[in-house]
Amino acid sequence: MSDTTDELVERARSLDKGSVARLISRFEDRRPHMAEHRAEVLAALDGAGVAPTGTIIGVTGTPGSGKSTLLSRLTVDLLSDDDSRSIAVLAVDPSSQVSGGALLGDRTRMRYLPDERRLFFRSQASESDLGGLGPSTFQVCRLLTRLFDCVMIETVGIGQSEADIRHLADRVYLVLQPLGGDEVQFLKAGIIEVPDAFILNKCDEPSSSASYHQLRASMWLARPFDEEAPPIFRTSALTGEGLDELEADLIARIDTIGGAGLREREPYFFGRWVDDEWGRHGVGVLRERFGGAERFLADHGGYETAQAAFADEVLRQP
Ligand SMILES: Nc1nc2c(ncn2[C@@H]2O[C@H](COP(=O)(O)OP(=O)(O)O)[C@@H](O)[C@H]2O)c(=O)[nH]1
Ligand SMILES: [Mg+2]
Repeated sequence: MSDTTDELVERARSLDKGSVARLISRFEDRRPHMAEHRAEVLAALDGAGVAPTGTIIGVTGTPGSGKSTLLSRLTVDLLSDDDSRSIAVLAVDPSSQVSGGALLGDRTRMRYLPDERRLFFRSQASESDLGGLGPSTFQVCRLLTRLFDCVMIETVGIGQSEADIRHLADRVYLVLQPLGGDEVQFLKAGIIEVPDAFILNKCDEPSSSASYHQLRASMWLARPFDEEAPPIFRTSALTGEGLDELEADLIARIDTIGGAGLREREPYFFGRWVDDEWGRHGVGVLRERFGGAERFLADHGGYETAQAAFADEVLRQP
């Protein structure tokens, strides 16, 4: 087993697509005994001196705002900008179980260069119909940030599930489209608090200029205490307008931040995992018997060991 893991890890490090996909499957698999296999993969990567240094970029927004179209252009541009750069795209799509999502995935993938190892695309089902991250998105990021310079997560954001991407990504972009006169919605949506930067896409549409000014105004209302308003990039994924500025912003992040924070995010996602698997009972056990996720992780020497230990505890005393 450990020989084949080493070989698989070695091939994944050279970004062989099949090997990356097989490793991802280990990180998506929620059966308890898989924690051990994940630990093995991470140990092999640690042994080779590979740290999770990839920058995690969140691209969120309502369906139809143009996230996938934008990403297919941005990724290709970012790859041609630097021929040592590598990017993984993780599309977390609530509809990806049904054919609509699969078709969209296929259409998106077609724009990607199929033999380009530096670009990897993966589609994941979302937790709920409302969007948000999938139960194993964090796990997969632990792997992908060790293999790629940048992990871009496309996620549908409609409200409450927004917090997850905030916790996971180093930088979050919210993609909006011109709303044709109903810009109060920018405020009502409540999601104006989440992103580090805004992308007003479809600026080729006539109503986009009015939308831009209203969005600017909403921003001051929603975030009156911010020292400076977050940037708003105006783009058209169709014509390519405005992509240069957005790409410069992305490149600045990819080249300077990333990875360091993933360990700090473990307690949040450990808590989420407990909630996903055991619901309120599990969350109660974690808090009352063990003093919370942070403490539990610290007492159990690593995420995988902690998962196995917690599963044992809950199963022993249901
Ligand atoms: N006019 C215009 N249409 C766009 C633009 N970007 C995307 N679209 C279209 O908007 C629709 C939804 O795009 P998609 O990328 O699937 O949105 P997603 O659901 O946010 O991933 C598609 O028909 C795209 O062709 C843009 O910049 N301008
Ligand atoms: Mg999409």
